[in-house]
Parts: sequence; structure tokens; C-alpha cells
Amino acid sequence: MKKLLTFASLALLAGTMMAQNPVIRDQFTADPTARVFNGKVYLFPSHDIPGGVQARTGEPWFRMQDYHVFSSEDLMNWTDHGVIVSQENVPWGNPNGDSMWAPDCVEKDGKYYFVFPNGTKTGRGFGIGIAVADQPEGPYTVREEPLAGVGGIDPCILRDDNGKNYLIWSGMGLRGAMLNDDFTAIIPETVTVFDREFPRGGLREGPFAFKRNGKYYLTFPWVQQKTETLSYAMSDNPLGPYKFMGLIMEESPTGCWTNHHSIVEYNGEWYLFYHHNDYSPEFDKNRSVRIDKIRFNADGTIQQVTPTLRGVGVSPACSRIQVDRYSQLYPYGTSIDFVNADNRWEGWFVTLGKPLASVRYNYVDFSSPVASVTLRVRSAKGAELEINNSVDHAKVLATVKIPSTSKWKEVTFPVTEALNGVQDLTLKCLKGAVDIDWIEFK
Ligand code: FUB
Repeated sequence: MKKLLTFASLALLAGTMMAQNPVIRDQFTADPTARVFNGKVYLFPSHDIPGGVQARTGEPWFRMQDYHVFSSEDLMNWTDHGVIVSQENVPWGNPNGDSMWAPDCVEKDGKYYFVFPNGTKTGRGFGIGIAVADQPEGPYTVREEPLAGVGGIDPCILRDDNGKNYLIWSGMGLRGAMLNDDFTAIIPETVTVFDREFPRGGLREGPFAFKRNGKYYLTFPWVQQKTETLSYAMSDNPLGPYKFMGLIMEESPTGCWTNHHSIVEYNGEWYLFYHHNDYSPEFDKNRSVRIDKIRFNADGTIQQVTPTLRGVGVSPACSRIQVDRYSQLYPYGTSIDFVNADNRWEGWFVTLGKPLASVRYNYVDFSSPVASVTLRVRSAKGAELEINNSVDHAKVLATVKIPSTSKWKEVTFPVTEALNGVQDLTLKCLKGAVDIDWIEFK
């Protein structure tokens, strides 16, 4: 029994990852659909891997061979439940297609229906597959046949309060149709093309539809200038007509061509899950899932979301706080880089390169008393730092004198000012220059 427990806890530790953006820090994840089942958030992303080549052009391209599912109770710590479907296990699919694009998963009558696009055996276009499980983590059984009557990508299932289900997908426009009761086919006469009424422009794909306060929202990536924005439309009916309302997120300032998202309510707050190529800045088909809060106006319209690295959740003071996932980086002698260019999964560090350079990290929980702070740092000539709580008349928690060290080193200093509750922290350089990987209170 003891051995079993030990293995179980090791597995839990190995599969658990900390918060901030991106949220999954040991593999690429894209096209995130988040769903709440049994009081937990389940994340069903697609799974990018390097090495994809577009058959037609020979250009570097997407490569996606399987799906994992992740779960979390706090949106900070994510457990990877492993592979749930892979391309060689799809009877109707191309076992070498590398095209398992954006999926979804819904619950109906105690069963979990994972819905995914995949290249077909014939090599002509995408089918939409269904895999069924008794619990969100799986195991999933892939059905012999894809959904009848539909070809395309990026399926999403909109479950209405009256029990009716609609498939929303991308295939020659954004489309929707009612699903039959056992999710084997769409009902052909209900097929609707939504975006005929929308402003003209570039590609629209990746639809995610949901219902809130009696209104239906159709949200989707849409290329307006160079890359995909996230945009939305609203309706009083699941199959429209939908009225175009505007932007949820601007185009990526760094040029990541795709964006893809889902919107979910959890414990009374609404969250936007989306992706960005954080771990692969030079190649935008290796992406990573991020989360930020999303807010609605009183009339139901959506407030635009500014992407952050800080993400969501409160960081315990006694956890490793990755200050490079900042709330604000003052653009004066500061920069961010990978800790290990040969293994980017080790994450990033922040450089405070001259006196007054500073970085702010919000929402740190000091409800347990702390006596010291440890920093993982590197500084060629030594530096002095102040850690304060960011308010106008800031309390200085610690003044930190960092010795000259060309290698990464952990240094510990006393905390001289007691803090309570949730605080925002600022690290400000007073002298010299320093690279900071993380800080942790004890
Ligand atoms: O991940 C492959 C494709 O890129 C998705 O299906 C699109 O929505 C875009 O994110």
C-alpha cells in the first residue's frame, strides 16, 4: 500500500504544473477548449509537436498526432492525464495525417463526448470524430465512423438548456447545425452558414459558442490585417442570425498567426483560454495555452482582453514566483529571456539591467507569516534590489544585496517588514544589474 501511495504521489508531482502564462510548461498545447465537469476545469487542447512540413509547399507546418487532457481545481496547478486519442487509433483517419486539430468535449447523460477533427484515410479533407468515455479523463473509445453529414475543422458543441445540442464548426465559413440525439450525425436541413452576415474580410475559423443570461455568443478567430484576432457575434437563437459585435482580443503583437480560444465560467468568474507561441517565438505552429480573465458589460457585450504573462490565480508567497511572468515590466533597462536556450521548458528570467529598472508581479498571498526570501539570481558585478509591495507608500519587505556571481545562485535574505493578505510585489534595482529566475518566501 505504501509503495502504491509513493508511486501515486510521484505521478501526481510529475504531472502537475504551476500557474502563470503559459499554463502548460512541459509540452506545446494549442486550441484550448476548457469545460467544467464535476467542479473541476478540464482542458482539451490540441498538441503541437515540432517537425511539421506542409505537403503542398514543403514549408514548416502544423504537426499534431494525439490529444492529452489536463485538469485543475484552481487554474494554477494542472494535472496531465496523458494521451486520450491518437491518430493511429482512429479507424477512419489517416494514421500519418499529423492533423489532429482543435477539439472539444461535452457531457451528455453521464457520458463524455470528445469531438475532434482529423485527416481522413482517403486524404481528402477533414472528418469530425467522436470518442466516448465514462469520465472526462478517459479512457475514450473512438467511434468507427466520423460524424455523418459534415466535413471541416474546429468542432464545438453548444449545449442548450433545453437539452438540444448544436455542432458549430469551420468549413467554407463558420457553420452550425443541430446534432442528433446519439451524436452520430448532424441534421442536414438545419445547416446554417453564420458569417454571410458578418463584415467582409479574411479567414474566420475556430468557432466557440456558449450561452450566457439567455444570449448566445458565437466567438471566433478572424484575420483582419495580418494575424488572427478573437472576435464575436451575439444572437437570441443558437443557430442565429448572429450580429457581429467586435473584438475580444487584438492581433498578436509578435506575429503568431493563429489564435484559438474558449470561454468558460468557473467559481463565478469568466475566463478566456487562448494560445500564443511563447516557447517557440521563431515558429508560430508550436503554441502554448494561456488564460486571462474576461469580463462582460451590463448589456452582455464583452470587454476586450489584453493578453498577459501573469495570467490568473493567486500565487502563495511560499511558492516559486516566476517574476518573469510579470504583471508589468517597466520599459527601462529590463528584458526577458530563456533560462536555457537549449531547453526552453526551464522557463524565463527577467533582467533588471540598471538602477530603477523594475518588474511588478500581482496577487501574492501572504496569509502565512514569512521570515525570509530566496532568489535565484545571476549578476556579473553584484547588485542591490528592493522588494516592496507596490503601493504608493510602499512597504519594503526586504533589501537584497546580491554578490557577484556569473552562475545562477540561490541567495536568501531576511524579510524585515511583515505583510498580510494578498499583495502585489515590485522588485526594483537599486545598484548594479541582475538576472532573476524566481523568488520564494519562507
Ligand atoms: O491548430 C490547428 C489550427 O490552427 C486550428 O484548427 C485553427 O483554429 C488554428 O488554431
